[in-house]
Amino acid sequence: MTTTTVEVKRDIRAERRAAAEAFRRRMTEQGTYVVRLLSSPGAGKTTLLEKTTERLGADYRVGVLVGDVETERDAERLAPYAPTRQITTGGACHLELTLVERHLPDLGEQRLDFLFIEDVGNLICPASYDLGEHVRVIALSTTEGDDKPGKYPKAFRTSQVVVVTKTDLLPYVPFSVERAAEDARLVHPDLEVLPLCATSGDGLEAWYELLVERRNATFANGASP
Ligand SMILES: Nc1nc2c(ncn2[C@@H]2O[C@H](COP(=O)(O)OP(=O)(O)OP(=O)(O)O)[C@@H](O)[C@H]2O)c(=O)[nH]1
Ligand SMILES: [Mg+2]
Repeated sequence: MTTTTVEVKRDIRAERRAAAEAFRRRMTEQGTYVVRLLSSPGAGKTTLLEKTTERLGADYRVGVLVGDVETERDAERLAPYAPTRQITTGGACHLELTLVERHLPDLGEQRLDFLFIEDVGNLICPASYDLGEHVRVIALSTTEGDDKPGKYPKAFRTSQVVVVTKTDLLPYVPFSVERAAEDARLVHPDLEVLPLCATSGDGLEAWYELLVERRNATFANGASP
């Protein structure tokens, strides 16, 4: 048997970065602000998106792409509030831009004001992939422990906002929002930290304002929504 060695000189990571930049530019030009949520499994991403799409859907055209390894469960939960497409990865631990681009048209032909992308629940792999989002939001729930930013630094370093979820459970769990914020800012000093509770509604107004302000700021910088 003869063996042939093929030298591959393409820089795949550079190609991925360029594709993500091109997607982000396309979304900016068409006025779609892309918000990506990542977290460990069960931190409350879908619950927060249920509330967010219901609320912002009153004033904006919103849509959701939601990634999971299996099942359509999250899409079924979100469908009453916004056009939603489940992306099942069949085993992969993160979404990729090619999947986002393939399934975005499934949300309909109209241009969205907000596209939400819920990544597969995982604090490690998704951090290495740029999906062309404008803002990356990491959800850290009070049941996970306030030491997680330092243990999973890449997810926090590559995000711009941390939402501390399930604050209704603070009286019952050993979690300090201040300690989590301090730990997160050690890996990313500019991180915005926002405690909230999707079930009681505490902190949600500040969350909606943050999204609208960030969207406005993006389109004030030259793009036409
Ligand atoms: N007590 C409390 N429970 C919450 C809150 N938000 C979500 N939950 C519960 O936490 C569990 C997980 O919530 P999901 O919204 O499914 O979490 P997720 O991050 O989308 O989960 P995956 O998609 O599987 O990674 C559910 O049982 C929710 O009802 C909250 O603010 N307080
Ligand atoms: Mg979910």
